[in-house]
Amino acid sequence: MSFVPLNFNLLPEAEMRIRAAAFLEEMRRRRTVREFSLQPVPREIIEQAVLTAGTAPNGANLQPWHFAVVADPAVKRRIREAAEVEEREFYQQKAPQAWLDALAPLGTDEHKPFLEAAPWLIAIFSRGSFADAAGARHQTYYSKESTGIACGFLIAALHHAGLATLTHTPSPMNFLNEICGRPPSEKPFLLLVVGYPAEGVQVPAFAARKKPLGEISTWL
Ligand code: IYR
Repeated sequence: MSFVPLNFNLLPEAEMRIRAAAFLEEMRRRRTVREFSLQPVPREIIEQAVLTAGTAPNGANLQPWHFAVVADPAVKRRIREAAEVEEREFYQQKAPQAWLDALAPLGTDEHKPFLEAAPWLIAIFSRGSFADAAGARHQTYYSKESTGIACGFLIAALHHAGLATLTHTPSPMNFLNEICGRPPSEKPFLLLVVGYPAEGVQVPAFAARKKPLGEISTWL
């Protein structure tokens, strides 16, 4: 077992306060957008954000995730077409009225033009098991929790870099396995749409209202 010293950045308390407040402010500026500009985004920015996601804490450091990063317009088109099939069924048949009522203030529907407009789509998969170099299969641990944390890192990294994202969840989204060429041991977890917001885009006012500390926490 090999251990190395922790490279911990111990900060003065005054600086911690400044950084904590500044980060909160930056994250409060993050808004989900549903209309994207056609403007391209350099691949290096996306690579850095995916590497940041890959630093997330995870079960037994098995890093049970995979990021399928899509820029090819033909692949984006296939993803849009498949997603819209599922979404049409969701909005027209499957969704209970209460769910549709909850979504109404967001103004979403089965049309997903952003899946072609945005320069990058990142399909994130959670790996329930993996094959080692010899071909033997091993299970992973806490794969969904780990992948969820990695997605949080990814969204924060992209926002920090100056990009907008949309967490899109067509359901079911098994079509992503076929289109992205991923094995059945990897479950599609989230489809992240990445780019610049469309010029003049508006976002729902109510969604900026976040619950206060007293509502989201108890202190014992
Ligand atoms: N997946 C659908 C519906 C949807 C569901 C929730 I919960 C949202 O917060 C937003 C949308 C869609 O993407 O339109």
